[in-house]
Amino acid sequence: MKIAIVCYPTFGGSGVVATELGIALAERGHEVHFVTYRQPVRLELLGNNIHFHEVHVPEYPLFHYQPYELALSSKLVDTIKMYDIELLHVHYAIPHAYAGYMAKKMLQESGIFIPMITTLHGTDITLVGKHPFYKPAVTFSINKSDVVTSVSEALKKDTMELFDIEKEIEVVPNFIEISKYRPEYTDCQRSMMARENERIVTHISNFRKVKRIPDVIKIFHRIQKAVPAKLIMVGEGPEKERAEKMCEDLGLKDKVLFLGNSNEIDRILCFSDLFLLPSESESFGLAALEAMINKVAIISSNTGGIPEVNIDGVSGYLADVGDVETMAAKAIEILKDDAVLKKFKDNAFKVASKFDIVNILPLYEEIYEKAYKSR
Ligand code: GMT
Repeated sequence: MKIAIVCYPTFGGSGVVATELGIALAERGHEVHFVTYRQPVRLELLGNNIHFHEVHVPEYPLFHYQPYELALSSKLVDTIKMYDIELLHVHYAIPHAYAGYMAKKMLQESGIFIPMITTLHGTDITLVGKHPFYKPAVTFSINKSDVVTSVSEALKKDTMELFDIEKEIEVVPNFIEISKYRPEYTDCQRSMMARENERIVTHISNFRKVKRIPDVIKIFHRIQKAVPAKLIMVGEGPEKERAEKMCEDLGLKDKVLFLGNSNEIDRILCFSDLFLLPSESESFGLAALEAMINKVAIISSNTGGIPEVNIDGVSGYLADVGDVETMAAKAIEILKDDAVLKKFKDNAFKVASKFDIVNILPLYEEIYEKAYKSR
């Protein structure tokens, strides 16, 4: 099929999922067109059946806010017409589903009928979307989508509770690609990061409030008192400076490494022992899944869709949001014993394997085919 994908091109999970999905679809022979304001960060190779179309929003001084939705829907209309695109898949409801629906209606005027799949990722529902300023538009564009998917059962439930949804929501979980997991990285430069007797604890996020970065530091503060350890913090965001200051105040400066954004997540995860995800809310927790496929045990909160990914007592442990005591105690339990750590690391890989793209991609293809036939 010829598929247009709309997503955020940044390091956020929804952009990563959309990009990896597009790459996998292209590898399966579909023709994929990314339509967004910048080339997605994980999209390194453009080729015959993988294209990128940049949405330009010209600056005009009259506008206090530049109209991105308008530019996006116009770009979609042009791209869909020019490349005879058969299906539109938008990731993240705001404003993509809204702009996608406008494009669909404009195309109908020219006799072109294109189905639109909307994938909900989390913050478009639980944080931003439910705000009264956006709610009517988000409800409208979800209900007007031909198919709506959500990345977890928990997000489906939240969406049904928070919005007046008339459509069935299909759950299609996020995925990883086992074939791309590189076991040869396992010996990668661990020694550059920590001494032999030290465990490596990792956190990866966009350092927003919802990630509860202070909890990451508090948990690690307790861990390193019981087990020699280093903490690697990967990502950029508004809470980063506060986190750096907190590490300094707690005397952790030499034990915590802030690496910034990275395109080499697997390289970092390969030498990690434990991943911390104490988020306030998390529709899925893709970062945890990426850690698990790299054989990293997980300590997380039990919020949203995380329990669908991190299985308590198997791939790691879960505790209530903010319960740093339990999270630290469970982390120490895993880290202090080589055999226990190995068991959790192996289990994490096994659980993550269920989310291999070979199991998930056919679900999307089935949805695409059904939507295309009933357009
Ligand atoms: O978590 C973020 O800050 C990024 C956000 C996004 O929209 O890209 O991630 C959301 O979508 C990811 C991919 O489906 C999920 O794995 C994350 O759990 C979800 N984030 C939240 O729900 C907070």
